[in-house]
Amino acid sequence: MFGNLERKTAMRSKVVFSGIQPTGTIHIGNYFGAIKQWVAGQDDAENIFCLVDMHALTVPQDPAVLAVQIIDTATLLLAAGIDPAKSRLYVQSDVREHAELTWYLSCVGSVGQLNRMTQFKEKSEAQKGEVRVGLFTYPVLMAADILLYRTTHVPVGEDQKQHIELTRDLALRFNATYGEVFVLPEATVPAAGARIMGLDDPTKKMSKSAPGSYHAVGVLDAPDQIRKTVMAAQTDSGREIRGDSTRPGVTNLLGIYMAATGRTQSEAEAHFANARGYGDLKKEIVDILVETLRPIRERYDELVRDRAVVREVLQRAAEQLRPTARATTDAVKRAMGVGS
Ligand code: ATP
Ligand code: LTN
Repeated sequence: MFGNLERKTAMRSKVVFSGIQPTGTIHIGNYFGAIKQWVAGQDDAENIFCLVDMHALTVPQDPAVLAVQIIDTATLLLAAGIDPAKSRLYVQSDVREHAELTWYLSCVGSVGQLNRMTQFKEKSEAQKGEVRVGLFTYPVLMAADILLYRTTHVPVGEDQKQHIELTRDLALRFNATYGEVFVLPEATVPAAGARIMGLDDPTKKMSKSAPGSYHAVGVLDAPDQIRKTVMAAQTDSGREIRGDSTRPGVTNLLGIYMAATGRTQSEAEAHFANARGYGDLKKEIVDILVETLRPIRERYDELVRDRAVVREVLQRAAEQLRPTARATTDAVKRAMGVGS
């Protein structure tokens, strides 16, 4: 379809950026909602993937644990198929322009805009102690992440769509006030797996920070653990395997099945039309998840032996990204009339 040159031009103009917090246990929601898309799209664009350690600081963290989790999460992403030859994988705080651009954008956005963010409402209510300023301005830092690199596409789960809308709003406001500096990004959300719910409570989003050992399947869980968690998943009364709003438990399990197999809802329902009950659905999901996650776990076990290699990947990527981040921030400063 594309000639060589056109292909290169098309590739140059598509810039994919996404981020993940290096905290907690990476689960199948993160995998099917985000990471799988990142890996699959690596040949079609310029790709930038960021471990957002500054976002992690918006809630209390133990410094020693956070430092280890940054490297562990990077290792997991490499094990899942992020290829340093095709994508830049780096740590947010290693490129200081993220913080700098956040300030300029926070002088463009309004408190009212941030007050409308549903994730802030949920996370601030869950906070037992005081709510930090950074938790409130979190979406502005996220907008800076995206806008620094002239990003066109942001592959994320459903829960992040509102933040990307805000990013677009900030970019539009900035461009209208100060001149065209920013490219407007769009969210790309997968057809299946964009919002996987907790296995212990299918009315709550599966989340790294939720407590309970039966809440989520971790990407690195051993087969036995996967079996225990899936078999314990909350289901609904009845036996019919059909997804609808009156059956959140089965709907969630079918969603996981669809995300893992690429089947549509009607294909999935047809496949289970003769099943004897929810046990059959669960058993099949266990087998599929074990096989999907096995290569990631095996590769992780190899890579984790050499943290120095992972650190080098992260540092090289940050070095390669700095000039673009600097150029964008300088253009912003010029447009706003600051600096000497
Ligand atoms: P936390 O509970 O710490 O906020 P999280 O599980 O929401 O963590 P993030 O690091 O915030 O994870 O998200 C990384 C990516 O995974 C984002 O693109 C997000 O949209 C996606 N994601 C998170 N949870 C789910 C889920 N339950 N289903 C689908 N995608 C998800
Ligand atoms: N807010 C996101 C993580 C994140 C992100 C980003 C995602 C930070 N910066 C830029 C996409 C693009 C989250 O909590 N999942």
